[in-house]
Amino acid sequence: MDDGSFIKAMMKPARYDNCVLATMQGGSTPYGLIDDASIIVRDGVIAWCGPSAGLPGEYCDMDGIDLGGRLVTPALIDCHTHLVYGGNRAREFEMRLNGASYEEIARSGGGILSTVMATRELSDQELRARALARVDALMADGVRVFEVKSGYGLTVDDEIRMLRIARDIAALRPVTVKTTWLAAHALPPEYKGRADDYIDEIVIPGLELANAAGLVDAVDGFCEDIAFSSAQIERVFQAARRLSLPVKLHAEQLTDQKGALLVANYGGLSADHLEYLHKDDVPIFAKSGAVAVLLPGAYYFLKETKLPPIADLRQHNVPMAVATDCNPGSSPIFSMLMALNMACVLFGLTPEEALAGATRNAARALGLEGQYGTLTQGAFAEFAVWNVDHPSVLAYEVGARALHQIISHRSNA
Ligand code: DI6
Ligand code: FE
Repeated sequence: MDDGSFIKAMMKPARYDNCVLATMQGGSTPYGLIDDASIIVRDGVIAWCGPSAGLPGEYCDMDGIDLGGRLVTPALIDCHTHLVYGGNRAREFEMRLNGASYEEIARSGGGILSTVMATRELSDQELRARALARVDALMADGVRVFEVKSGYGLTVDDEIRMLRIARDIAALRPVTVKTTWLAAHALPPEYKGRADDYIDEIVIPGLELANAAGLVDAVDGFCEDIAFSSAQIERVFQAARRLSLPVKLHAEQLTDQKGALLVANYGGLSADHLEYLHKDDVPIFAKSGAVAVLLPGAYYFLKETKLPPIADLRQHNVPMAVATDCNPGSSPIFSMLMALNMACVLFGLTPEEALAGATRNAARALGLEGQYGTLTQGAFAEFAVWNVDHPSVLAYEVGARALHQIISHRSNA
């Protein structure tokens, strides 16, 4: 048993036998399930996978590693996190349980701003250590690809610092990290009453600098009454477009601001949260091809009662991803499998939809489709081996520590 560990096999060709594959390729078979399967890895990618009985002759003489009949899935992907931050918000949690609302706490200078102060105070080393502890918790659930946002610095230097620390994670752990510029997350106290100036003086110039330093994979914003208007977000999206960076958005989490339509207009990667997305807007969003990233941890933790329009998203074939939204204020959740369970129990996703949300569709939400999130020829050879007999168990059990091991042939693994 080597829970959460990985085999350092790098570029050597390898063959794995005696496993059940959930390839998550989509199509007609649930989970893309293949019993009695083998996988051939060459040059860090999957050269072949399928039923062992159909193994191509050229691989028949290779020694295989016996996976003991276990389930194999793509390594999981958490496509929406805020895991670089200082402090915690446990006292606000207490306040809320004593009757205050999330909006009231935010308006009274608490909320995101208290995390901003705690983040600015920490040294790089302290911030990095805290982020790594969160990454380790998520890795124990089989996550190997992370999206990490800035958004708790709110000065040019502190936002860039957050992205550097996020990128450091990929040098200190065998994971892939995609970084997102989220300076339009909250208005810092020094810009109180001057949101447009903040966009012009910090968000956009900071984005240009961070991008010039090669630190930005995508651009995000918080489009809400308590944060930024869709007109303000649109100016940030225009800057992203000038820099050829993809956009995504915290959209329709607390109110309907038509953020998902803005994402659609800008050909964005994803709109995230979507509890207040109006069902009439779903067909337009669907045409854009963007992913709906569902964040049941925030819904749960804020005791939200309005559900995202899941039936409409499903009917219009919108790809749905599921992520932890790991953050101190609205989703202090450090378990991907817990997020999958919540997506099923709270949002009514099927276990197959939930797992697709942490694999194939999460890869799409990060622009990594075909490279991560499916077991398919040409994809990076990075899989999770589970001590379960069927993929439905992954969304069903809570806290079961189902991961047996990660097998990764990526060059930084
Ligand atoms: N939506 C969220 O749920 C988080 N950020 C956002 O834009 C909350 C972040 C926090 O409260 O610290
Ligand atoms: Fe978020």
